[in-house]
Amino acid sequence: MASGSLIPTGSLRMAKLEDISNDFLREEVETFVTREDERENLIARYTAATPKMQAIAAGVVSARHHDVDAMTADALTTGTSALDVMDHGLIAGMALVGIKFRDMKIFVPEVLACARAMKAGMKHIEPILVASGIAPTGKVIMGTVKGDLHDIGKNLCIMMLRGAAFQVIDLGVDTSPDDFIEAVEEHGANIVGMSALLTTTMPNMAKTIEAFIDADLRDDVQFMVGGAPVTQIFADEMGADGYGDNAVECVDLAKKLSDENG
Ligand code: B12
Repeated sequence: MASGSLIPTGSLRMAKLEDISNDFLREEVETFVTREDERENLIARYTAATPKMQAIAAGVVSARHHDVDAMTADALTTGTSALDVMDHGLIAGMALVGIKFRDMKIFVPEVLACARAMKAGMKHIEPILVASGIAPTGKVIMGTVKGDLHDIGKNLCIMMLRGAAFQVIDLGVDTSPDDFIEAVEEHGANIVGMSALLTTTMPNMAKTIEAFIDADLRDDVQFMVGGAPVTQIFADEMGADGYGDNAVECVDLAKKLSDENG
């Protein structure tokens, strides 16, 4: 792999920031993406995408949901596959949104507006993917634990997981250990994601894991946990299989756990 912002494109020369043809995306990457590996990754993604896909990604990043709706519909009717629009347009846009959010360049209202734009595109994509029977990356049960009504972060994680082709069963908020167990048994999922925003409800994550042990189901599932007060240390102590600090990490973690499941 080359150093600096150079990356192989499959052609003879390497892609650079200035090769991103969409002005808005190029400026966004230049301004907001400081980590070298992430910058390289986004340059690779955007230079590999057609101008139409870059425009969709830019529409998601700038939260123009009407435009994303129209551009997605147009791309699908003019021959771009649903997977391409999803990967090179919608998810490519959300990847940048996730980084900006994690680095506190944007905040919850902006993320929700971007999520709305992504949703406007996904509404055209989902029926096509469902009809074509494309295998989901994995199945994840997600819920905010018992006693806790905070769901903004969980919903962001779910949106990003779905964007990464996971099938997600959303149990909502105030989810009891029994609700998690029933959902695992009903849907045959082997990843459970728990969210908690209150120090008083964090122990309910451990209680949920204990309930799985009591039901002799602990070996069938892997637990990932997150939420503002949750830490890696707390996750280790309660016996969770992984902790994620944000929605981008949640997706990485789910992929890792899914790979471990085989
Ligand atoms: C919005 C909010 C509310 C809203 C919730 C609306 C909703 N639909 O969610 C309302 C007004 C209902 C609310 C109520 C209460 N709240 Co409140 N709330 C907040 C606030 C301002 C923002 C939370 C938020 O959405 N953050 C943004 C999201 C995107 O971040 P996030 O949830 O952390 O999620 C990210 C990561 O943590 C991670 N993640 C999240 N889940 C998961 C799961 C997995 C598996 C993984 C891998 C990653 C992951 O990815 C997410 C995206 O990047 C926080 C303050 C703060 N700054 O955190 C207080 C806060 C959490 N609330 C607090 C309190 C005290 C309450 C109340 C008890 C207030 C009251 N007296 O009634 C009630 C409790 C109600 C209940 N039973 O749950 C306290 C908690 C204090 C504590 N230490 O426990 C906080 C910290 C405010 C404060 N400083 O005092 N609240």
